[in-house]
Amino acid sequence: MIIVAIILSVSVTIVGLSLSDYNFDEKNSDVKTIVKADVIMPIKVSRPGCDIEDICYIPSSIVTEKGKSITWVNEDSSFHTVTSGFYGEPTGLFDSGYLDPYQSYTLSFDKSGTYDYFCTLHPWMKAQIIVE
Ligand SMILES: [Cu+2]
Repeated sequence: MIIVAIILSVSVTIVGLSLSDYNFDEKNSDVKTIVKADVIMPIKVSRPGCDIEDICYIPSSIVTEKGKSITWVNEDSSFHTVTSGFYGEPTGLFDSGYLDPYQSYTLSFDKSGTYDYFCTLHPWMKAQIIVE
């Protein structure tokens, strides 16, 4: 009986050790590069509908100051763009090109004004930046 008890406690100790090793590895794999987003493209905006609640870009209107930068992060699984102007009427001021999922795009504005932008792939996606 005593021998069985010793064997049992030894194996519990071994299991305990390997569990703590596993937790340690898992914590390490959670480390990711984090980009601070001012505006995100949320999931599922590649289908119409986000325009109803004006949530194709969040927030759909953001106020900033001259010289400060705005960073967009594409949190969807589809490509999106940040392109100045309106769909069919780009102004040519800026264009991110196709942003991959989790890719970011940063711009800074030197002149005050209201800058409308849209996604070249999804006509319903539009928003604006107000530079004061
Ligand atoms: Cu899009």
